[in-house]
Amino acid sequence: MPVRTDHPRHASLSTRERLIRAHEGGIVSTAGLIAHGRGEAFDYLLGEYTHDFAIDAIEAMAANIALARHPVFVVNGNVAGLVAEDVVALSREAPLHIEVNLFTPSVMRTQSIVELIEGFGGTAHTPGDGMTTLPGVSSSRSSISVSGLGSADFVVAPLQDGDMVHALKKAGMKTATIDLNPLSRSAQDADITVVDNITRALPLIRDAVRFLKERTNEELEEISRFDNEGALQEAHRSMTERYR
Ligand code: PTJ
Repeated sequence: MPVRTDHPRHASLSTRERLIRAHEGGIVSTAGLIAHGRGEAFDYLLGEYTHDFAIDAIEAMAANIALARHPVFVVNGNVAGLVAEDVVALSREAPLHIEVNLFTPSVMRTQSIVELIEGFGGTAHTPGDGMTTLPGVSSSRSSISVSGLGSADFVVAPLQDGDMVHALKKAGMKTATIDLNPLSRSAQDADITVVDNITRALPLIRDAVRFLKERTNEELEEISRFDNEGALQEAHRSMTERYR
């Protein structure tokens, strides 16, 4: 359904349409549509803009990507449906590995997401490339690729259910997530949480990575340090104060 450009909720409704089309195209799971609704509710409470605490997290994430030996960005159905092109652009800027890993496993959907990424000029790891196991995650999601997630030292895993970030951390990797819900388990477990809509955050992360290229490793180390608990408290406060 085309959304009128003068509709007051144009941005939000067009994003919904994009996700529905991606669901019909076999990229987004049915549960992914529900997950998006939860994200929308938190975005509404945030005022649907990028706050300073998210900008700080974006800078820390970008510095960690720049410093990492093998940074990996995890793509699921919702991430692919919303920002596949931006993820590919970021992977070119960094460089950054992309791995497809799905909560609701499906060979067909994995293949469709890989093709979507390739259509934008990127490449993606899947366990099919050579498989190892990530202990502590349910279902076949514990199958990860040796050359992607299996070799990672810094992982960006956005829009996740609870166990992925937890398992990555237990395996010794530094982790970041993007999640509109500051109370979620992923948001709490990650070293860096960008509490923002992934559609707004991704272009800003790419800009930050580009901007930080000129910095020395010492400067990057300084920027990479982040008080995640403090940032989550800020996000929570901004949601509650807005509606007092
Ligand atoms: O494609 P699959 O099979 O891997 O499934 C992906 C989903 C998203 C269905 C799966 O990972 C899942 O069930 O996730 P949850 O437990 O619903 O958590 C998703 C988190 O992402 C929630 O905390 C939402 O608030 C948040 N979220 C949803 N949309 C956005 C978002 N955060 C940032 N930007 C969004 N657009």
